[in-house]
Amino acid sequence: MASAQFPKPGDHQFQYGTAGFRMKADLLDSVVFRVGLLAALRSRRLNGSTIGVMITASHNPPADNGVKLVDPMGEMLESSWEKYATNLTNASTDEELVTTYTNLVKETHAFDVTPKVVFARDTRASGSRLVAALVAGLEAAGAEYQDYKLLTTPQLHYVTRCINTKGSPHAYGEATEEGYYQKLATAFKTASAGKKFHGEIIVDCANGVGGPKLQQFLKYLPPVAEGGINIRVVNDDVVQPDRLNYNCGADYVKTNQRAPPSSHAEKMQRCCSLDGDADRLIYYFIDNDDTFHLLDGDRLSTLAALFLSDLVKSAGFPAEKLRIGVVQTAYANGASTEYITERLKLPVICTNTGVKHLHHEATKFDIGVYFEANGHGTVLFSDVALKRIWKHEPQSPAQKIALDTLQACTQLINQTVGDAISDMLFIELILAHKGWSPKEWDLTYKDLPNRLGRVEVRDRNIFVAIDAERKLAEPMGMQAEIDNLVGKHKSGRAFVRASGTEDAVRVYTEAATRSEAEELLQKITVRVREYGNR
Ligand code: G16
Repeated sequence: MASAQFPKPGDHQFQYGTAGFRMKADLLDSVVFRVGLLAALRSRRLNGSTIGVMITASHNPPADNGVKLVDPMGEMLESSWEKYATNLTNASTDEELVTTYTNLVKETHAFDVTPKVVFARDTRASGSRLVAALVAGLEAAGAEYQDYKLLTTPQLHYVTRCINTKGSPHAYGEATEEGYYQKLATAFKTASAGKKFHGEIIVDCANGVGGPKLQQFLKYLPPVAEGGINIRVVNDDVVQPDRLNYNCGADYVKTNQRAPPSSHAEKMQRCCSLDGDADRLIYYFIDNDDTFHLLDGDRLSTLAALFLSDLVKSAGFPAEKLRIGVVQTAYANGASTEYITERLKLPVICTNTGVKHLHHEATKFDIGVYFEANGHGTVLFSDVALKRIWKHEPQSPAQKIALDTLQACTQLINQTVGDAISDMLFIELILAHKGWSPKEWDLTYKDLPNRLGRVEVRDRNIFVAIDAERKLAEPMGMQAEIDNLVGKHKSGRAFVRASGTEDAVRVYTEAATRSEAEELLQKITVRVREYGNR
């Protein structure tokens, strides 16, 4: 039996978390084999639609890896299937696995068709070994498959959607890496025609797969000498696996609120960081007084919402024809939420952490802007919105210019999932249109000082969050203690939640001053340790 080659390690309990399965790579072989079985089953359930599988652990350290499934339109696996993934991966013997799988075939009403799966991986050393386990699972399930080798996570999402929409009125593009570059580059050139890019942007690629892919993409853009965008790629070493996400990348910058030590950026230099699989993006700069300024996912969100609202108006759409909304999580800075509701006058929805939750809510708007504060997000245009945008008759040359840009944005933005390369081009485009440096962007509102902590405890699962993860239901009594601590600080806000990608508990604090946010973080951290190690 094929599964005998990939036995489940001991009594380890697996769980499909915030972004699929993620853990130390040497625990993952049986999981990935079984994800192969599940991907085939999901394809059969959807009558032979192509399912994507991405092998990556994104922002996690090099020794970790992970695997997640991508549904046909490039979205994350439908959440009702996560329990099947969890059940399959926890079957303790080969016999139990066969029984679980056979029951799932019945329970999911899978069709008797040949399953189709595409997959890719990031640059981690364990990736190719795990691909072998995946292929064994796919072959055991009789699937047809295509190996896209090294891709960023959003590229795999893009390819999956392209394959499933090919020949339909919703055709998304050419299902190749080159097709992805062509599509984005064409849209970027159209949307930035006649605009000037100010200076160079330094892009830190976290020494992950985004480095070589961005280098490749640059070949599709106009040369700097002809007015093209000037992108300097740094931290693109994928030869030494240990350098992945080490002292660099979007997670490092966001969590530590400082530039990577390797970034020797000049003062006022525009910089950004991708994460290990290029689905997150964070901007930053150091001002003339050596103060570090972070432009995180909330800033991407507010800038995108501001720009799109203006474009929609300038193109001549009445507000009710294209309703724009923003989706955030509890990590969103309070000042950003206030800016969106009070200044931009747009609705805001708060969801649980995990792009799958934000994505779902964003589909409820004509134009749904969603970003997690950690830089993970995108903009979604509903089918109705796309029809309106492409059929609209501009009434003046100014409306036509705005409409052309809006149409190009629908092509530039990767609507399947957050995509750091696509998001970066979108932000660069907005800055060029507005003639802004990051300083003007930073001045749109003032962030409340905040801190993000990570606490390792004996069992993180005792921390059960509710109310879009803004409150703890368990352990009993802890929320009252947090409320009490928060109440002692002006503009105080804090929450605690178990991470779904790391074996740790996250603590977020916000207050009127940095020292108060820090003090709150320290006090809550002590309480988390105490409850978590009881
Ligand atoms: C993943 C998810 C994100 C989430 C992040 C942290 O990001 O895709 O939606 O915000 O993990 O999640 P948690 O706090 O539960 O660990 P990535 O970039 O690592 O795939």
